[in-house]
Amino acid sequence: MSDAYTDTPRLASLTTWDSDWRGLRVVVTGIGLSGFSAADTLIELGARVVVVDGQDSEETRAKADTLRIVGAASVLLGADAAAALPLVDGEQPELVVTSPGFSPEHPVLAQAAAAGIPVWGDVELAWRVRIREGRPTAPWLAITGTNGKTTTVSMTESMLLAAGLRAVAAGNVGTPILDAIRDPQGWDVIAVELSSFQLHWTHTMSPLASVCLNIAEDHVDWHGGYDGYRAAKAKVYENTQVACIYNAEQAETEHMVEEADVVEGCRAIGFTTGMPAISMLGIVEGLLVDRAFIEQRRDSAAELASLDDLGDRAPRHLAANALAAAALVRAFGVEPVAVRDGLRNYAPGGHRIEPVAKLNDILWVNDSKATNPHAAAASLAAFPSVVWIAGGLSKGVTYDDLVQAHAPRLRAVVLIGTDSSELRGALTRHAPDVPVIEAAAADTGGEIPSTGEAVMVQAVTAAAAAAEPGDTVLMAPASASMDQFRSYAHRGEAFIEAVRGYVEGQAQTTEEP
Ligand code: UMA
Repeated sequence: MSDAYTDTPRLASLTTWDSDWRGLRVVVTGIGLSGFSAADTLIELGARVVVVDGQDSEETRAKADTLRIVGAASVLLGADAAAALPLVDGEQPELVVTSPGFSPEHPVLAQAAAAGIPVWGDVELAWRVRIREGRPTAPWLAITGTNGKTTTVSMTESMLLAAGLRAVAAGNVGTPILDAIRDPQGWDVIAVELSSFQLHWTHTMSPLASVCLNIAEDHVDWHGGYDGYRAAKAKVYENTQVACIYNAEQAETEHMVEEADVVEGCRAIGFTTGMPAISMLGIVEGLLVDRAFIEQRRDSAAELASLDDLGDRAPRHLAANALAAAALVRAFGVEPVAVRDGLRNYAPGGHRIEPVAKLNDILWVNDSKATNPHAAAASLAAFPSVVWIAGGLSKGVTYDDLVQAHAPRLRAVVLIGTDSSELRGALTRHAPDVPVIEAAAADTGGEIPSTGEAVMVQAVTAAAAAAEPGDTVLMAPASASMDQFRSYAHRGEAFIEAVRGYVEGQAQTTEEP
């Protein structure tokens, strides 16, 4: 391994779910998505777990209660509690498992480092426990980069599903990797989105294929400078088994591959939005082609999909993301037709569960194509905590089952549509505590705005005010659009525009680490 990490003898023995984790003294930092899943997993494994979180709020207290019930040794909340590395059962911890949001300079992690206590992220823990009762485990396709990770992991998942595989996108995209790993049915393959924060604390992962999509200066504070950020991103390639995929238009990513320690026989595969050289995927006359994973790559290329499959007016970066995703799934042996079908299913032109932006830990998703409760149920189920933009022409359906099933995940609901009384009624009956905001009335004194675009701007503003870090704002109206928009596509475009306007209006950038 190129990173300076070393296991203690006890930790070196912990390489499967069935290893002896009993009594291991662990401090888990953070009780958000990843911290909660890490603590819950470690408790199930029989470890002695102390959780610390700087925030003492209703939400963290509720999670702390749950962890205490399942057997946490203790959960310490609030700024004072998180100011120092706690003892576990009166002794120094043997391991710290940290949430990605904690910077290495955080006092708890700084003290762990000073005391020589190893620190893992939830991804490292997940890698170690993925093997259970000797069952074959799903290989990982690992994705990082400064921009485009969420798009690429979603495209990868879509291609794998189109190939008929049981696959999931997990990690930084929102589902903690430990939740995916613990799914009782298991997976054929997992597409793992990794932030630089997560990679920093990952030590022994060995993905089947890996990609760093691109790199630009970002998160230098957390990493103590650009070099630290780059080093974290480069870790995605370490121990890769079959294919390290790099961006042929960014030499930096190729250098990372050259520097990585990989499994013997692992290949370097480039992707480019231009003509592909041998061992690359690229674009020829509007077609996405593969010159890497075919026998005849010296003198021919296999057609994977057409640029049109990405939807109308697909921007160049989307084609780059599609090629990276295609390279990952081709490394796993997926046939070209599934690449095409996956892209068609994913296509933004489809307005189907399409990530639009991420800002301040809030993901904005367009699912305008959810024109009925059944379609909306699928996308609501994909996100744990949702500000839901919904409503429109109900076409006589009832919303009771939908609202009843998903009430626990709703942070708030923003109603669009000229008359969403059916949906409002279901919310009153089955989700009485969830705040409901009428976009139409948000700042027009109750007047319905004259255009669909104006409705959507108000809906987005109201959703931004209601959303909290970690939430997804999901526009999945469960209704037809024609009362305020020309079509579901028009409604989706209005949402995308409104989100872009909102994001640009914010001082911070939308760049991902
Ligand atoms: N906390 C502290 N002190 C700190 C930092 C955090 O006490 O200094 C506590 C907070 O009070 C909170 C908890 O830690 O209770 C939150 O932990 P976290 O910030 O690490 O977030 P999680 O909820 O565990 O979510 C993380 C990722 N978040 C971050 O990396 C900031 C999620 O990515 C990811 O989906 C999730 O794990 C599951 O893997 C989100 C994200 O915004 C979407 N990522 C950034 C991005 O993509 O730009 C990196």
